[in-house]
Amino acid sequence: MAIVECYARRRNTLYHVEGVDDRARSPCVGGLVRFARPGVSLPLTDVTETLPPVPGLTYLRDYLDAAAHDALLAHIDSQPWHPVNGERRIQFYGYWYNHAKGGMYRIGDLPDWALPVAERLERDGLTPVVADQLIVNEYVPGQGIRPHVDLPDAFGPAIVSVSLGSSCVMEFTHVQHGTRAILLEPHSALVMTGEARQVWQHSIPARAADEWMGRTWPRSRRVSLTFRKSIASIH
Ligand SMILES: O=C(O)CCC(=O)C(=O)O
Repeated sequence: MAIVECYARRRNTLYHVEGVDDRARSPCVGGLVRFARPGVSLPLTDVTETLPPVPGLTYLRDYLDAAAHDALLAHIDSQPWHPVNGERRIQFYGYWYNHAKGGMYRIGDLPDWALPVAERLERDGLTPVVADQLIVNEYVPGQGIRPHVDLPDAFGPAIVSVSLGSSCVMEFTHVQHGTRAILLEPHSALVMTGEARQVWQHSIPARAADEWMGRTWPRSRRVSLTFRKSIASIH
């Protein structure tokens, strides 16, 4: 299937169109956990360099242990990939927002290897409900994703990106407050809620290495899992 990633400039959103053509460190708080339940205690890490954190952004270092991380990668690599714009590859599960057809389409349940992560995110108070949509993105060094806000009318208030394989710097940009960079390490989870989810654009610059805290972090293959709740199934 040919998938084209489209950028809606007016709404700063990215969406995927199918079948069109092939051209498109120390523990502290990095943001509020809005859905946290009493009794849930999670290690939070503030990794934005020196600037104030982005409101609604929470970074959880080592959210996955090594066994869970490696098992997820193995499951993902046994599944078919779809090229986006003829280059970067993705997998998608649960729901598929098809802009060409103008709506959200259910394509099945989250797979057995992904559902426990979605359930754990909800149990840990990081998402208000169990996510039912997952996009898996693969980035080889030099690849990135352009600035966007995940469609606010298609997906719920919390979005979580789990990183596997490699670090990368993700940038958050606000029209008034400028850009903040955050290092995403393999095994981590990044939770976007509130302003971080609704207002700030996030992106991964397309480059082979990142500069972070005075150090160069070469990239290798990174695979991310983005968990979302489709609004279609909320109502
Ligand atoms: O790779 C990531 O961590 C983010 C992916 C993303 O922003 C998206 O799929 O919309």
